[in-house]
Amino acid sequence: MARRIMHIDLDAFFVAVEQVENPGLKGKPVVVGGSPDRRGVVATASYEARAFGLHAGMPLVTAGRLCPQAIFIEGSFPKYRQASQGFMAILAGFSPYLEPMGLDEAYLDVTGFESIYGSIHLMALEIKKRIKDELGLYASIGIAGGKIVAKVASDLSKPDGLIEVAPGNERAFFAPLPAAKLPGIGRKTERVLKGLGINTIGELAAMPPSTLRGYLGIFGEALHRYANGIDERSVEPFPAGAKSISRETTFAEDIGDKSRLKATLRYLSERVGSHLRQQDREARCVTLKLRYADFATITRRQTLSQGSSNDQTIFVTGVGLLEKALAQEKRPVRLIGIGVSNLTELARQMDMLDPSARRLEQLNKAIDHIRKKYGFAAIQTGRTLLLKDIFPSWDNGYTLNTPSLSR
Ligand code: DCP
Ligand code: CA
Ligand code: CA
Repeated sequence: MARRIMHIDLDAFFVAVEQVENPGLKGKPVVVGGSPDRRGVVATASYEARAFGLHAGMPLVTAGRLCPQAIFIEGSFPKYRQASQGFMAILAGFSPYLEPMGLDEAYLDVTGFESIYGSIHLMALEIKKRIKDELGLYASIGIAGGKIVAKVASDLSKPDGLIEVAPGNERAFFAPLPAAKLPGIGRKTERVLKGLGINTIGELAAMPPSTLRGYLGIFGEALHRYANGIDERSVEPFPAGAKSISRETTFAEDIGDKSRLKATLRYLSERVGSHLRQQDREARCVTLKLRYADFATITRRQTLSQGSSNDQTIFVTGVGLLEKALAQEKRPVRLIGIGVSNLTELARQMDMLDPSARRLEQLNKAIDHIRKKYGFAAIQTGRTLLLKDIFPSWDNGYTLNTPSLSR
């Protein structure tokens, strides 16, 4: 049976939630993110405000200049989280194959569900209606044989839209669209493609994969498949919440040198942070684990004053624990590990209002993005460079001695 994947994304999410609470805001240019005299950026703008050129990520100052009549709202994350939970609960009632992607969007595998709803199209209309009736929000839905086409379809259908790409029509649907519509193509890739004379997804699809690989690395090959509407990625239901995330490694020979221990800790912290962010979660507790030559094992933990998914926070906390442990016990170390626990859903958008937290997060995001494309080892922080002496590196990171943990 041909796969049918749905991508559902709420329209102008933060603003829409504010409009439910305060119907006077409906139909007006509204911005969530803070007042225009504050440092900070637009989290989202209503479609009325977008008509003035406002968009997410734009400095509030610029937004205020372009659209002074807009209503600027601070925003409140708990409200959005609650709306998000209501949204996901509705979707979960339609199919157990639900993969939430952040707060306001999700993939649903609806293969075979036409027998229940008459057609997948009718099922999508029913989902939109439930979201409207029960939450007062508008959803846009794309339906196709794979994730990427479904996502682009929902995006293209906005606002309050529904686009179904018939089975086998993915490639034809993509062909006339601008290449920049493909998720993952940023300004830089777009420039590279323009240089190759590629403007549309169709032109991208017609390029030999080897050429794309030459210019864009492995990402080029994935891009070629996507452009041809080929996307075998399955809908992965949210792993019902691991309680903790940890990475550890055993050294080939025991290590007493503090800087090498820190370098390893840095690497393991980045692994943990990257996994946390991938799950859109934050941790409140950091645990350091050390094992000595005689297999004596100690753990030291510290609670953070607020949740975090930053590599730097995890690392700095871990180093503090390491310093204390080394002061007490000077023996060389056989195994070192770092873990986080007390996990909660990421309150990312609220952090965005604090410029320094936002910069740190943007940095982490950029690193995640590059590593996703080019492998974990593509970016080395100053500290992990030392690791070259300890571990042989491979394409997707260092080979740790606990292979199942090496991701
Ligand atoms: N968000 C944010 N900062 C960004 C992008 C988004 O805080 N740079 C928040 C606010 C958005 C929510 O995430 O309301 C969802 O993001 P979307 O990209 O789905 O954008 P919207 O839902 O606002 O608009 P639409 O999906 O209709 O384009
Ligand atoms: Ca949205
Ligand atoms: Ca979204």
